[in-house]
Amino acid sequence: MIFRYLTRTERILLVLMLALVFAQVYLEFEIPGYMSSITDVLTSYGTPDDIAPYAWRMMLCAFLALGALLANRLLVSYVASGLACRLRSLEFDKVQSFSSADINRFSAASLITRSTNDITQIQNLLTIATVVATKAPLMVVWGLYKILGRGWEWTLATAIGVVLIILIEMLMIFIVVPKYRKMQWLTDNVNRETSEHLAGMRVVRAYNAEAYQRRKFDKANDELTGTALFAARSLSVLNPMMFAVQNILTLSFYILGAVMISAASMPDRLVLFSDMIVFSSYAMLIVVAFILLGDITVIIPRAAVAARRVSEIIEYEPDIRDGEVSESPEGIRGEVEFRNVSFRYGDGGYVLKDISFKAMEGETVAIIGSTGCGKTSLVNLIPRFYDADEGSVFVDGVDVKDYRLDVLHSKIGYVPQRATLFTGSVSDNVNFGAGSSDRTEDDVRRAVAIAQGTEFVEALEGGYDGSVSEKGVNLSGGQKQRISIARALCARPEIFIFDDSFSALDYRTDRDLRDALRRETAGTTTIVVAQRVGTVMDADRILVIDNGELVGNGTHRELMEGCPVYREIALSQLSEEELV
Ligand code: M5T
Ligand code: MG
Repeated sequence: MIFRYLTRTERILLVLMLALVFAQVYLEFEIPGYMSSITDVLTSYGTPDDIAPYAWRMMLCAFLALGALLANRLLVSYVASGLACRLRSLEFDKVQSFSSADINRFSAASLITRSTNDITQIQNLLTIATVVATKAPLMVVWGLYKILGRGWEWTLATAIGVVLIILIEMLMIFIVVPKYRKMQWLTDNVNRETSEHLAGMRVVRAYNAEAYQRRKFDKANDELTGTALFAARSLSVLNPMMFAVQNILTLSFYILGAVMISAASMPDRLVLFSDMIVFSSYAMLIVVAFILLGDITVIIPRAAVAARRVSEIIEYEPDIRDGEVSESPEGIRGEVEFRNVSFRYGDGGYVLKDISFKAMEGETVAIIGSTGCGKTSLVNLIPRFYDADEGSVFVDGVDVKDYRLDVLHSKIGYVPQRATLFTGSVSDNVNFGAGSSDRTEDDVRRAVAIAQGTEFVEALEGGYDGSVSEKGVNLSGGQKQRISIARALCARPEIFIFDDSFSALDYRTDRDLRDALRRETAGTTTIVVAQRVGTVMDADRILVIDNGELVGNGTHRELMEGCPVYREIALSQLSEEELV
């Protein structure tokens, strides 16, 4: 199934590779023939000169076989690494289109193992198994053809040897293969523990939870190690057993040969001796073929699991599918409407119930409500991180599900609740995403200025080129928030979504930022989630969410009069006088 992803050239190369395997086996099987001829010459007291032509041909065969093997390996590794690279990028692209729900379904740790370890397994399979799988059967058939009719005693011995090897391989399949399958899932666990531990290092330190984390990691690690060890130990017992069979077989050829030769009379003895040499060489090749087949019976199921895990991703139909609309209707700009929207995570209870409201162009709509009431869930429906279960969300009069995702996203400047920064410079982080090449250094400065970040950015070593480390750990919470806000501003979208994006700012910076926003981004629709009444008071409209329901929709004044939930929140934060 994974072969589907090979290009035409690669398929042609694979066929060429098969031809090379064929050539190699042919050449290798010529060698025992020459050996027998040489034995004939020797036993009939020939001179070295009589041997020379056979010896030369034998060497030529050996070198040509080596050449074929080398060429084969080169081809196969070229094809295998090409495929691995393609699978990785296909997987990366697919994951890019995943919604948050899709990512949760597979788990980030598993996605990482699937695009690293699993693809390596497939690559290994292709490098080893394609060669072996063609070579081994070829060797068996050819070998049988060469030895048939050369003495039933030896044939019987070979048959017994092969049966023993097959039995050992069956043991392998039953004992080792299931463990190998399990290892893939256990690797996911180790990855998850590691990444969670690294991300949460500070908390772990602060709570002296190292021992706890260690135990969790040890559990995952021991399980993986135990399984891997079991598999390796079983193989380390079974593999030598196969070689033992091989050696005992050689020995029995010679014992049988000795008995047969001593029973025969003179001219027959020489024939028997030469037959014995030829037979044992071919029989060994057959036995080796079976041993090789044993090796791949272990690799194939492991790679098959990997292939299934990889294609599960590549062929996954993401929940969120691209629409077709690439332009919104003339004359409407920056309009957001929710019509009877209900939403829940998976099969859980409804997190949002029957929400309807409309934000007109240039309006500032604030959303307030107690923690966990569904504010983030609500705004996440606008850029389609999730899709509404009932009802529809419209942007500029078009259902968000009908937009091409890139078009929809280019209309929205989204600032998440938790600022997310990337490794790179401050400028790289602010001037981010599609269209970044059209924006200038001045746009970056302006955006940072509105986000009230000029002062701290210029104080950074390197200023706008100063570096932001992985996840922005070298910046404070408020600094990260401001860069994240500047990123949205820099993109000059039609609609801003600020999800509690001012929470880490002190009151003064919060106020200055909102003033600057109002001045500089007039005409841009703004949806702002906030916990502080002070932050939302001057919004054009305030939506009050309580337990997933819209319980208030109006201005500060109206809500103070008519919405008890709002009044309660407001009074818990500010005094009566401050609120007018
Ligand atoms: C609303 C649940 C959560 C809460 C409710 C993100 C997320 C949330 N929830 C899930 O079950 N799965 C999820 O992936 O949904 O959550 P919210 O929308 O994040 O609430 P909020 O933004 O109003 O809260 P806060 O704390 O940001 O003010 O019951 O369990
Ligand atoms: Mg939230």
